[in-house]
Amino acid sequence: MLDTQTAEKPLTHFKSKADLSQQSAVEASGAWTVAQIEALFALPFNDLMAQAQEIHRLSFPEGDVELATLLSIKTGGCPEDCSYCPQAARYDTDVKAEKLLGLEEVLEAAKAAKAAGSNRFCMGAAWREPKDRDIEKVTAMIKGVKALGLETCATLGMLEAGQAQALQEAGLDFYNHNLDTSEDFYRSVISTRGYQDRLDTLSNVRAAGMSVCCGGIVGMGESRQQRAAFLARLANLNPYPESVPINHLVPVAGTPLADQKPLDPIEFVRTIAVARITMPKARVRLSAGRQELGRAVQAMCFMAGANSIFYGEQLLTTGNPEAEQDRELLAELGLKTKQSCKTEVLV
Ligand code: SAM
Ligand code: DTB
Ligand code: SF4
Repeated sequence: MLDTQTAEKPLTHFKSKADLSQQSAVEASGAWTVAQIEALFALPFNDLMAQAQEIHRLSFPEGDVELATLLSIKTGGCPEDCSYCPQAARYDTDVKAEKLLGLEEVLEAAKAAKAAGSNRFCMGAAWREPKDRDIEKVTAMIKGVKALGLETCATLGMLEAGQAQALQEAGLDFYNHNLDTSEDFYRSVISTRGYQDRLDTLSNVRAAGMSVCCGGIVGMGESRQQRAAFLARLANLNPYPESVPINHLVPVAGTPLADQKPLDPIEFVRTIAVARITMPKARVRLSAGRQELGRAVQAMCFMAGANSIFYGEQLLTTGNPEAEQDRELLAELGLKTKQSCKTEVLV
């Protein structure tokens, strides 16, 4: 089982760098309570943003933004019932089930991602869990992508310990597996696998020596308290994930969440700021739903501490801003992109 920190952490309001280093010392031993995280959410917006900026600047003095490109290597036909997901076979969506892509097709996409300036290439499969013969095929893809000089990430569903080991040995840097939401809200979103299954996979990924990419989705109808509980679970993983993707639900016709109203954009920015404060050194990634956020809200998210985006016009099955549009936005904000593919490891 994955460790979670147990001691309580006092909630502090940072005034200076000295306070911040004190806070880091507390962080080394303490756990965030849901009440502390709710208190952060409840701060006056400018105070929350100032705290998040201060921590962000101390943790990432270069202030760069990481670019990660996604490729769906196995689309649709998934047996799970995740209420948000257009790839679940049981929902009548426009997504058609396809076979696993071939090695050459994957490497072509990775080369294009690299040429466009991406740092990381993430391969996603609509599986509950991979079979061992799938792992063999994916390890060939990982080796090929790695040889191009890209950081590698995969998201293939639940993993057994031996499968995680095989992926690590092939050169996989990151494994993405999301907690998605708080444990209590999770039950109303997914019934075909439990929260503990997800924690067990994360534990197998860590034990194999890979970096963890773990976040979730907001805007599924959860309460602020549930968003706080979700961030507490992430921040109390020991260590917390190196990458934290925060997705805004993309409501897709045919899924049970198709008619879900979007979260207030200011609440979304607050969520990013709280993720930054509670996980100071993680790459907080603005993930699904960026098309709907618009430039001004994205700019506020970067101020709040987001420093990674999915880059390229397609996520897995839904759209993402054009690469050109993203380059313009980053240039207009004076944000540099992460240059090397040096992997940040927190363990
Ligand atoms: N099948 C694997 C799994 O579930 O772990 C990997 C792929 S799955 C599509 C990866 C993540 O995408 C999910 O955990 C969820 O957080 C996110 N996601 C899926 N559909 C989404 C949607 N409609 N809006 C926002 N995020 C979504
Ligand atoms: C994550 O947290 N978000 C990405 C990635 N991990 C694999 C996926 C977003 C998927 C959005 C819906 C779609 O395009 O199918
Ligand atoms: Fe399947 Fe992953 Fe979609 Fe859930 S999120 S239905 S496991 S592809």
